[in-house]
Amino acid sequence: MRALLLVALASCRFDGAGAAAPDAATPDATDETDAPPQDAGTDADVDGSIGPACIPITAGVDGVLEVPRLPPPTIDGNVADWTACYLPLDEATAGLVRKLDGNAAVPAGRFSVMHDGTNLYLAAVVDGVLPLGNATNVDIYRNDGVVLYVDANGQMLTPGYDPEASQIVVDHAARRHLYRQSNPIGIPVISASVTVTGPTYTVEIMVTPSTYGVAAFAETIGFDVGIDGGTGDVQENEILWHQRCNTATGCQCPNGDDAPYCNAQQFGFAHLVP
Ligand SMILES: [Ca+2]
Ligand SMILES: [Ca+2]
Repeated sequence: MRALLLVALASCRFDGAGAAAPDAATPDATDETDAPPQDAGTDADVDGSIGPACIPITAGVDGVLEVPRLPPPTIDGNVADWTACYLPLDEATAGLVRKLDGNAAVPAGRFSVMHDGTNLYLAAVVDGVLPLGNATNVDIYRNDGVVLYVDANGQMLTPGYDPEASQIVVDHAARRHLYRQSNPIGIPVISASVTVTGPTYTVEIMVTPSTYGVAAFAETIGFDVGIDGGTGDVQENEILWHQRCNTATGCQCPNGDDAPYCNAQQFGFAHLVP
């Protein structure tokens, strides 16, 4: 019941985009949808079928999430209003583990995704590794944070990033930056909020089609989620939900590296269920 404890104990909140001050967290005993996975790492979790009342986000197709259409949550860093299930994201379940410092401990967490017919929403609850880091601006990828990868038209035809693809980092302090093919682009137009207690933080993000310069998301978009670990001085690791292809299967990065941050072809997909 880590989420409930987290909500109850949250000592700091960082709101983004003028979000209204949320109510004090009061776990609702009748609402089971905010329950975290009871046994992270089991097949049931990977299938998205955990949580008796939550709505699964997978349908058994590897690398494609079935993203339910639901009423929009409030972006306040409190995930009690999420009804979609979570997937675990840790070293055991990750599609890609990047250990840039092989000695550093790796964060772990879980994420959920939904849409409302127009916008896309991501929630993540992460057990970070202290220190969480206080790098700023283009260097926030060196902090503990969550990474959202999207290609808004779902077509990743050439190695690298198309104009409608980006990597958005939201760190534990709700700092945010947008990158494309490893190049820092600027502050993304998103709404994001984070609550943090010690090394544990909860992130809610809303992105819109305009975040990617398009009129609407395609029904199937390129999609991936990462959890960054770092000290603020260095990025230590990143674990990613999915890596669709790699050098061995013909899609390495233009810079010779092998990860979604430098080639959107390595993203998975999200099917935004109409
Ligand atoms: Ca919320
Ligand atoms: Ca594209």
